[in-house]
Amino acid sequence: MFKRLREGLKKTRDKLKEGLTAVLSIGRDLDDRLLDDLEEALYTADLGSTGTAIIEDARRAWKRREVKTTDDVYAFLQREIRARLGDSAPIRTATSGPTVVLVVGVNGCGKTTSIAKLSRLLVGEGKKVVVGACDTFRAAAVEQLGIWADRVGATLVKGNPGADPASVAFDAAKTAREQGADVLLVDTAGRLHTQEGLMKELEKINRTLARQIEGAPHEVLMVLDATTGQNAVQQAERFKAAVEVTGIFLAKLDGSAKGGAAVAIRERVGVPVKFVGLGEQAEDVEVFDPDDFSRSMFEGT
Ligand SMILES: Nc1nc2c(ncn2[C@@H]2O[C@H](COP(=O)(O)OP(=O)(O)OP(=O)(O)O)[C@@H](O)[C@H]2O)c(=O)[nH]1
Ligand SMILES: [Mg+2]
Repeated sequence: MFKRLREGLKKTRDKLKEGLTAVLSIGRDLDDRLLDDLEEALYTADLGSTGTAIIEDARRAWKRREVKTTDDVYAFLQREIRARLGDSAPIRTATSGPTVVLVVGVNGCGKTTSIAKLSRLLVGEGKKVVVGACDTFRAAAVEQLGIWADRVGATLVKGNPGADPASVAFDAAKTAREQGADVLLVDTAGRLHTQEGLMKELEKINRTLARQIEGAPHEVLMVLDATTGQNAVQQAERFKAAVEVTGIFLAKLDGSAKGGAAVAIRERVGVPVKFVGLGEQAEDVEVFDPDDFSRSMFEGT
């Protein structure tokens, strides 16, 4: 498990190491210049303004003589990153009846693939899973979700092409209830927080789910494309202002050198990262573990 994450974070780790080694191998004592260089190293791993905040803390610790050597500062950075990732947060569940997870995000960020991954995890735990194809905009989208559902053993609920997404949400909730499903995962079309019509549509899906199943949606999972780094952070910030997002699925961490964005997301958006996507297959997923994640940013080859 941990190995996959370490592989996924390799590019991020290399970037970080490259930056840190360049700064730390010189063996000089800590000074203001060195701290500035460190800030730049964190920036390359895409920690954004969170990197600046961490260096400010390091500067204070240095002035208080808590951090003196370059070794101290390395340990300090790892500790700070771990602390800023917060606690691991499980998916929110319903107290009775199906747990409803609404999956949102911009075009192409990885929503449908991430639903396949979640379905597979849940089915593997013996849960009965229904997926609702509320991206009715493109026929191919419904087809893609249908193929995944078949493969991972989930039940697909879809509407006619071009159907009102909220009507599919209604049918999916009904099916989930009637079949005694444990989890309903709702796929939606990609959208930006600025697209008023599409945001209204999302509210309608939300309301429909809430009327059908008490407390639904229990989890609003926003999928973010890790390769877009600080853009993803901004997207999440803006989206969260419009819709109550309760968790992040950070997709495409494999091959991205921007894994540090996870730290910025946690801090700036204030929403826990709950899963990470590490490839294009249904098994390429891990439950987010802040200990493993912070370790994987620093340790490994
Ligand atoms: N490498 C990698 N690719 C991924 C990951 N997750 C998704 N993808 C790929 O990203 C592309 C888009 O994924 P989709 O799941 O279709 O994204 P979407 O958000 O549903 O897209 P729209 O419905 O068009 O908005 C596909 O080529 C996926 O295979 C991941 O964790 N790693
Ligand atoms: Mg999709």
